[in-house]
Amino acid sequence: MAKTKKQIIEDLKLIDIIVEVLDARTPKSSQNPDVREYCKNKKKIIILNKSDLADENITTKWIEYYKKNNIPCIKVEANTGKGLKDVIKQIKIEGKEIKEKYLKSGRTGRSIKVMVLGIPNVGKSTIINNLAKRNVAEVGNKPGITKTKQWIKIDKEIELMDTPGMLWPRLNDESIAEHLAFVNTIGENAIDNEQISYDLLKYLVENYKEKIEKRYDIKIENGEEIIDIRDRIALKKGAILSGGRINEQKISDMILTDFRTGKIGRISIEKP
Ligand SMILES: Nc1nc2c(ncn2[C@@H]2O[C@H](COP(=O)(O)OP(=O)(O)OP(=O)(O)O)[C@@H](O)[C@H]2O)c(=O)[nH]1
Ligand SMILES: [Mg+2]
Repeated sequence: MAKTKKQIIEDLKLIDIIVEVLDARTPKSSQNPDVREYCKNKKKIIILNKSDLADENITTKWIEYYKKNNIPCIKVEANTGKGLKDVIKQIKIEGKEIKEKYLKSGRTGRSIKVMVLGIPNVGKSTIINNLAKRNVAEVGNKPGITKTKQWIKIDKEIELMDTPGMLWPRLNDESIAEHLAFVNTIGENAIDNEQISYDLLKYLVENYKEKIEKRYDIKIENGEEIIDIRDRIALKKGAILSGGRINEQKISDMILTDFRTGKIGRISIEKP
């Protein structure tokens, strides 16, 4: 079951370090406004996950941005495990101070307790499973199954709470909802795929024109209407109904899927 906010606040009493997982393509929109409150007396590390799908230059800028704000930030590819060693390293750096505090109060041998937090679909379970080196959390688009809380020992110093804190994004802001729909954080039924696909194509033509040209083997004219570009892609891809009309549903889904699976290339939606 997804944890409620109340449950997360209760669980956080046991936690020393919060690992907030963001989608590297949309670090701003995938942030949850409550985390600031949760982190008041805790150390925080940011993971920019799915960095294999994001624009490397922009990810570097985000890391610099967080560094400037004194927040350690690490780029990760959770499905391959790339970057997670650096996360462990950072947990140990942050944990050093905490351990010293424990030692002073006579609590020797206490491990550093970590919780992974983030909005749906950013890769929390994949990260936990990879750190645990076994499947403890369910991966997919559904919330995990209920089970009793247990701690996963990462090594002799670090323990991880086995269920992640799932937070809700701030969907009342239109641009946040749109960006999260691009990266598929909002459930499929909640959105109008044709509209989202159109908005995404517009963003891609404005920011990554060459990648669209290359993927769909077209040349985009200056000032060409997005609808015309979409229709030309549909013709190339054979997304045509009998009678020659454009199959709008099919081409919309195709563009969204191509983007989400990285087929158009590495793309970031938000810059710092
Ligand atoms: N390309 C890519 N895909 C990833 C990465 N990490 C996770 N995924 C995929 O993203 C999807 C969601 O991953 P989960 O680990 O289930 O995400 P979650 O945050 O636990 O999601 P909820 O439990 O719904 O809150 C899965 O299809 C993963 O395979 C990554 O670094 N790169
Ligand atoms: Mg999960």
